Amino acid sequence: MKYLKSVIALFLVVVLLSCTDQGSPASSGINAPADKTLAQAAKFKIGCAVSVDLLRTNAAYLGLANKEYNSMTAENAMKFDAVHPEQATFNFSDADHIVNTAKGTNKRIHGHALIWHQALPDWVTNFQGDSAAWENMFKTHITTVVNHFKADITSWDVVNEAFEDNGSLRNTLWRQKLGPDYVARAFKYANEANPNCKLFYNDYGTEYSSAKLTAVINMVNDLKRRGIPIHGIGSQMHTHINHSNTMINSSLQQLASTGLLIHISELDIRTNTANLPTATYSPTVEKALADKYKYIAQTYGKLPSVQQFGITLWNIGDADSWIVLWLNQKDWPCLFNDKYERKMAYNYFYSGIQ
Ligand code: 9MR
Repeated sequence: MKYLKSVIALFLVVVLLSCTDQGSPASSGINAPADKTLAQAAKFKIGCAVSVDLLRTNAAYLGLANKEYNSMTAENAMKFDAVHPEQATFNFSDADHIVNTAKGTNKRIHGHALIWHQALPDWVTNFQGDSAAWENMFKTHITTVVNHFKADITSWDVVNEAFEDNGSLRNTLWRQKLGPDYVARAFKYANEANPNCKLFYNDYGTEYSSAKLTAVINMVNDLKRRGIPIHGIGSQMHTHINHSNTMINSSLQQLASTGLLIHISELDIRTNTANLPTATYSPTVEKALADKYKYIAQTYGKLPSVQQFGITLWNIGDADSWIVLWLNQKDWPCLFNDKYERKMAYNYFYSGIQ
C-alpha cells in the first residue's frame, strides 16, 4: 500500500512537471477575458508572423491567426528565395495564400523582406555580371515584388539587417556588389514601384547593442536628410528575459526620436538564455517571461501614438517558434503554448497593450 501511494505520488509529480514544462495556461493575477482578443484590446496593431504550411494544415494555428491579430507578416513566403527562385521565375503562390488569408479577416499585411543577405536563392549567390547587371537584378526584384502586391501591401521591410552588432555596415553580397549605398537605392526603387507604401528599415539587436542602435539612427537620419523615402524602423526585438528593461525603453525612445513610424516587428522572448538542454519552464521562468512581455507592450504604448505602427509577434505558439524549429533550442518564447493555449505571457501582454 505504501509502495502504491509512493508510485501514485510520483506519477502526479511527473504529470504536474510535464504540464508546466509545456507552458500550461497557468493562472496568474492577470487574466485576459476569454472572449476578447489581442486585436480588440490593443491601441495599436497587433500582428503575427505566419508560416504558410501551418496556415494550410493546422486548424488551431489558423484559428488563432484569424482571430487574435489585425496585422500579418509572412514569416518566410515573401523572402527572395520564396518569390524569386530562378532569375526568370517569380512564384507568388505561397505569398498570395497569406495575403488572401489576411484579407479574409481584413488584416493589414506587412511585407517582409525585399533585400536581405539571407534566404537568397543560389542563382543570386552565384550571379555573374558587372555592376550594371547587379543593379538591374536588384532593381528588378524590388520592383516586381512591390508591384505584385501593390493592391494589398502598403508597408514593406525594404532592407533587413544591414548592420553588424558592432555598428559596422555588414559586408553582405549586396554591399560587395552594389556598394555601401545600396540601402538608399533599395528604398528609392521600392518607392518608385509603389509611392503609397510605407518603407521600413528592419533590424535586430538595437535593444542590446548601443553601437548598432546608433548606426541605425545615423543611417536613417542620413537617408532622411538626403530625401530618400524611408518611413519607419522595425525593431525586431528577438529579445530574452534577461535583457535590460532600461535599454529596451531607451532604444525605443531613441528610435522614435527620428520621427519615423516604429514597428516592433518580430517580437519573441527567449527564456533559456544559456541554451541548456536541461532547462525547464518553471513558474519563475513563466513569470519572468510574462513580466517581460508586459513591460515591452507598456513601453511601446508610451511612444507617440502617431508613430505606433504596431507590435508583430514572431510566430504564434511555442512549437512553431523559429527558436525551437530553426535554432533547435529548447525554449518557450511565445504567447501561446504548443497546444495553442494562452500562456501567462499572453495575459500579461494583453494587459500591457491596453
Ligand atoms: O523565422 C524565420 C525562419 O523560419 C527562417 O528559416 C529564417 C531564414 O529565412 O528566417 C527566420 O526569420 C527571420 C526574419 O526573417 C528576419 N529576422 C530574424 C528572423 C529569425 O531568424
